Amino acid sequence: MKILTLIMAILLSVTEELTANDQLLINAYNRSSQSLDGQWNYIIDPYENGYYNYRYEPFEKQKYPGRGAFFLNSKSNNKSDLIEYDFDKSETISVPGDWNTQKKELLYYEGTVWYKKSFDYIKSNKTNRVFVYFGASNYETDVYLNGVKLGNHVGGFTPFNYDITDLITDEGNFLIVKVDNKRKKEGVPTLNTDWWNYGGLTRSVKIIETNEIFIRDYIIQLDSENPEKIKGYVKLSGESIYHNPIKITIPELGVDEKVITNKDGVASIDIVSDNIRYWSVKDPHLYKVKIHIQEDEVVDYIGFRIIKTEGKFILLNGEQVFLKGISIHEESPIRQGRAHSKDDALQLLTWAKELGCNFVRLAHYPHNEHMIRLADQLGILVWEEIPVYWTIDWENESTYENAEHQLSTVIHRDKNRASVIIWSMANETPTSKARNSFLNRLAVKAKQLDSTRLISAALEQSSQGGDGNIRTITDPFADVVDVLSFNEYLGWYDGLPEKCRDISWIIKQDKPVIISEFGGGAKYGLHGDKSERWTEEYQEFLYEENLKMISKIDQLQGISPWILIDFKSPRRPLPEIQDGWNRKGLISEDGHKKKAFYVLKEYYESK
Ligand code: GCB
Repeated sequence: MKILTLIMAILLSVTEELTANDQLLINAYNRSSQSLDGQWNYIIDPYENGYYNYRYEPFEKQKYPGRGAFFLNSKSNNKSDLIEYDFDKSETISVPGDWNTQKKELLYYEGTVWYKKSFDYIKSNKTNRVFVYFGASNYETDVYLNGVKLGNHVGGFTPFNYDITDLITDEGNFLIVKVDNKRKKEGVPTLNTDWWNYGGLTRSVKIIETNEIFIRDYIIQLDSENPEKIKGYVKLSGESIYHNPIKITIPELGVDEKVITNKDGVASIDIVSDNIRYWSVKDPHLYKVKIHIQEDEVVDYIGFRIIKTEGKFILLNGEQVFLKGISIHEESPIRQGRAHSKDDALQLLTWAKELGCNFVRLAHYPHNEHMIRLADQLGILVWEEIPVYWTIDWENESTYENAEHQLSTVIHRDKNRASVIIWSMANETPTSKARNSFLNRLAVKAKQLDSTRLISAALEQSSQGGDGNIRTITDPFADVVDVLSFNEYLGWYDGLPEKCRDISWIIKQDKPVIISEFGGGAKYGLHGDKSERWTEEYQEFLYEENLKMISKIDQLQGISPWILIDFKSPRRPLPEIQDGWNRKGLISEDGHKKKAFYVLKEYYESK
């Protein structure tokens, strides 16, 4: 037992750092895999007793961790043994899924929960590699396989994976995951948000097997300067990645290309074709693309399109497009918890379509991949965002690195998705020198990783004039973004709906403008006069007035009002009205459409 513990402790330190973003497998979505979804045993550990010893030192840093360390999955060998936990006798919980809505006692819980899944795994080929892939886990996650630490991941909405080739065995593997959703000042997001801090393994977990040499990454997309050219690269990882032939086929286009990797395992792609069917809102055509190396093959479904801005216009394949949008939180109206399944995504996007949308703003963090894949199929343009929200710790370098890592990861995951047109850096962040430089750095990074999409951020507007009725954008980040977006709450936090009539807009930037939020609360089924707050009539009136007002903005190229569905928020306690829900949805949390839904639908039909 002691020798085993020692080996474990050594391995711990070796594997701890292997969490960098460039280790993430591209297109995990379509790779052959074994799902680990289902029931996992769990232990609630508010004091983190399974992580720290009684001197509050992490067990994993000890030479002899001791059998109290939960990641060892210790068992009593005889009746006199002292072990104060037992995963196999502990209750189970569903993965994927937030813990708050699955267990009554965890509704308000913010802390550590340990998960354990036992499984067998037979490799299809002895030399193959094996990875464990997590769609997301909120917020900080420590992962151990068979008693060995795989790594630590920070950020509640981005995927991560670990190479477990050398650790996995045919039988009796145990994967132990410590998930901690405590909010932190220096976190991204920070302490304060207007949404529920759902904890847990909120997205799928799976085992992915690849050939020894495997496809780590690729971009395959239309050249933004030449609509008859598909370009990009494929990157391999593994032992000998130099001078490897890669085959790329797009059967429907008659493409069958061979490229050869350079010494870094990278091969460039350059395909010319004059009969590409462009992906668009009306015709969201996806091509089946196969990338093949020796025994590894990855299949993807990719749409080819160009997104650009020109003066005040947004151009999709050279044609002006007005973004008829809606903001969406990742919550399931059926289960009333964190959304994670394909059905959840279909439900949300079907409602968006019914509203007449061609655009969704996925607020305020990267949503699960089903959303993006379905948006690709349904022809819905997507704004993706990272949770740089309100009052982030701007001066803190590790906060910046965390935000940048989340941004890089979502760009990595979704860079081959035609539907994604905008990367958003932040939401309603107060300007200051430190904040401006934080956002500027993020913008530079986003452009460096992906120069083919547009960048934006949901900014705030400012008031001018004696009565404050002239509205303008003074935020210096407006000069950095490709699309100038801002939130406004006229008729809700900012006067009554009639106030919209007195407002004039002076927006000097020659850029497309999106109103990334406007809206107001209404409780479904509550009726009254349009001046009575919380009634459906008030919300309906607020939409009517806002839609009239914003039509005066010359550069207006889209809107994504707040929000499709009522969502859970700790900031909304008002009894009988809110009861813990932000009521600005156009649809109630149990799926009923409010009157304002039809006002927006009519507006979109007229556009
Ligand atoms: C906002 C925030 C959003 C809130 C919303 C509200 O400006 O961006 O996250 O939920 O206002 O309802 O107050």
